[in-house]
Amino acid sequence: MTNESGFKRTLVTSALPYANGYIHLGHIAGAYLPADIYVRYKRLRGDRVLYVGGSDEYGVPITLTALKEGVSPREVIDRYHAANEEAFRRLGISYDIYGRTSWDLHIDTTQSFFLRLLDGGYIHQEEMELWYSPQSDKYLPDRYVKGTCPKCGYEDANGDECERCGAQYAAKDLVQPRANIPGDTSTPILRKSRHWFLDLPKFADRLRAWLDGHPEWRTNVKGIAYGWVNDLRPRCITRDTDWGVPIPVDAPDAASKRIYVWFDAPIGYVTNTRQWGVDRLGDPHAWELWWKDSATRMIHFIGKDNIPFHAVIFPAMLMGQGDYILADHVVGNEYLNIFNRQTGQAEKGSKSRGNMISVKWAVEHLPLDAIRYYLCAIAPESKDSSFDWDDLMFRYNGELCDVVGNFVHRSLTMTVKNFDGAVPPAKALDAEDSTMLAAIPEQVDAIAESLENFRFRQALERLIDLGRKANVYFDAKQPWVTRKTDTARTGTTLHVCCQVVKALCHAMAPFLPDGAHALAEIIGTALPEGGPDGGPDGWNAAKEALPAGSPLQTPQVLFPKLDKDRITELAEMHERGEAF
Ligand code: B3M
Ligand code: ZN
Repeated sequence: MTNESGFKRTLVTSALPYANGYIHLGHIAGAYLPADIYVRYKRLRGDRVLYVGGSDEYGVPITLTALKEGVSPREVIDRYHAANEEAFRRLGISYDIYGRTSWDLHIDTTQSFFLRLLDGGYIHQEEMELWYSPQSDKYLPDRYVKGTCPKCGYEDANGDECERCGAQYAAKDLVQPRANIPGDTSTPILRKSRHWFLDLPKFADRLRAWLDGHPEWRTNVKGIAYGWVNDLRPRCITRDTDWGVPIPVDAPDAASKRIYVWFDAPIGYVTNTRQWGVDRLGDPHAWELWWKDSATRMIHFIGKDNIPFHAVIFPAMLMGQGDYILADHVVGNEYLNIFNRQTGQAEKGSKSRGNMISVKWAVEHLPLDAIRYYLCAIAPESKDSSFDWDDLMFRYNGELCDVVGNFVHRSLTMTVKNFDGAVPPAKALDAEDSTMLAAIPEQVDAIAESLENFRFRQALERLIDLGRKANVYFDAKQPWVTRKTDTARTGTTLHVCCQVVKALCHAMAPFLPDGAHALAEIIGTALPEGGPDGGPDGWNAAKEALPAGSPLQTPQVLFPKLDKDRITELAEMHERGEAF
């Protein structure tokens, strides 16, 4: 297994969402839920793991939102940071810290990154021609300018890339530019501006060697990363704006510019680790162990549009620092689309279509474990997938409730009723008993193997498989029949069932924290919390016996079924655009 590769601790990051809108299920299925499952699994194993996330609060996405809402950027980030932190919490995304790039500490971290790159000769200045609005008296960076794509003629193309054909171009090649500022009707003109550039070609050899060392990464990540590395150019890392980290050089043209958001955002992972060390340990140097010790394994969870930044640019920035580790894995995910019941087609989630489902709405209308189960079952790991209400009900009811929930419930109910609320002793084991018991460690190890290799869908299927095997065993043994004639036999059967129940409890904990904790309470097993300092191994404890005589509480239904009419109601709310 890959975890036995000599690392002492694991640093996990999830992409920092822009604090300019509510987090939705499309985000969750890719960069957040799989990361959380992985982290919970590691913690349960007793490994040392730190999970860092937070809001991305600078750049054009924030200022454009502020402009369109007629409020200050500060108001925008405060509102959405608080809302998203709360949404993640309610979905059980268990960050050790959920930080902010607007923190003062982040200015220090970002500027020190910039200065080290400058000292190393990796940053230089260049003059470039940029669009400028005479009416607003301002440069139009990034999404502030729109126009016609020079390659395909799409009329709503962005300043430097076309969403329709994927072309990337210099801003000055945009045809018929217009300012994307409400009320600005002037025709943008080209104006010169001096900016700072990161000299990416200087890192080409090191980046290639690093990528070559990771043949195990997903194809989508490797493809995009090699594509970039084979065609590296210096990249502008500053913008004409006042919303961002100040450029730490004493030059006349620095004052009216800020560091580009995609330079500072990944540094946010470092800032947030620093802040975590200060808050939790009172140690301003604690973060260095997580970022500078080669025994730390760093793993980034991201969506596919963030791949170049995490598999090329940020690693180059880290290389340029001299003493930082690089990611050992970049887990890039595809997109979660939304199935439209009217057209019978999957479509992209988009604000204008009104078809997105916010986390806030979802947790208010569905059981937590149902959301987590379904989003993991359809996680867009290697290709896009789509959210579909019927499929959600079908899979959650048919797999989690009918297979795992049902097995646990009938096993425990029958045991409590017939054996005085305690695990009965096992008498002579027959071949079926032994096969069932042998399947426990096999299946638990198989789930671990999937998780270690970031195959979350497969891990969940293997969990359900254990439940399936257990139901087959239960049906073959017919304890509801034998209990009338053969108490010893029935006790042995239910003893075996209790062992599977315990294994399911531990193995489901990373995916389904609510169900697992409720079950742990009923059977009296411990699910250790773990954390950055590690802890006892509660994962392999799945394979340890629940001894005869262990008291059991009266079971409750762990995973209540979703009702068809209720799902139809929710789907209709979603169709009316009320799920956001
Ligand atoms: N905020 C883009 C996004 O939300 C960007 C990610 C930053 S990760 C350092 O998808
Ligand atoms: Zn185009």
